[in-house]
Amino acid sequence: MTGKALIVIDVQNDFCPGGALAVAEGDAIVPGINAIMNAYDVVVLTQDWHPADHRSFASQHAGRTPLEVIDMPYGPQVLWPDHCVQGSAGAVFHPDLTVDRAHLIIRKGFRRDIDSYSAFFENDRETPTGLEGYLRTRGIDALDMVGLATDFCVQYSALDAARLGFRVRVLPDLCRGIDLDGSMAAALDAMRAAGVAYR
Ligand code: VGL
Ligand code: ZN
Repeated sequence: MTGKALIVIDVQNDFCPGGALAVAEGDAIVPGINAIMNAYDVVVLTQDWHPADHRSFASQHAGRTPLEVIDMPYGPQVLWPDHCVQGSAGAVFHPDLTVDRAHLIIRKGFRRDIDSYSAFFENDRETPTGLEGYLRTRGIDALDMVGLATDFCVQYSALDAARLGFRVRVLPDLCRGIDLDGSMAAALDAMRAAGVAYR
């Protein structure tokens, strides 16, 4: 069996204009995502879902401000403004996103001491979220990825999926990026090098 899944990354209020970690035009992708959902065998939504004291928040590190980078046991970590706190309005999906079509909503970043950009693994690149097993047991071998942010959660998800052997395509028109210190260009290079289609 060969099926195709749409993976919708973190289309949540906090990543849209007015949110705590707003991505420019983050909300502009919502109608286009809704419009293509019916073309897939499986639709998965991811939801960034942090405890209020998550260690990726600058507020949890004395003297640090958002967008500084610190060393964590699993590697460098960008410190973010508090965002997508479990149960908060900012963690809710954008109100116009069609959530009823989703078969699975996978939450990530819920462990205090480790961030999770990717839908497949936490930022140690080895603790699984379970999504790989779900997709394989649903007969999925090809993934289209859309959502926020291109250069963080979309990129990490795409790279992990390619490494796991899925056929991966990122749809640029249905993603928006943060672009921190050249992270957008670096993400596109890394995805191309990993065999991720970007079109
Ligand atoms: C994301 C930064 C922190 C994302 C999530 O969805 O790209 N970025 N948490
Ligand atoms: Zn986050």
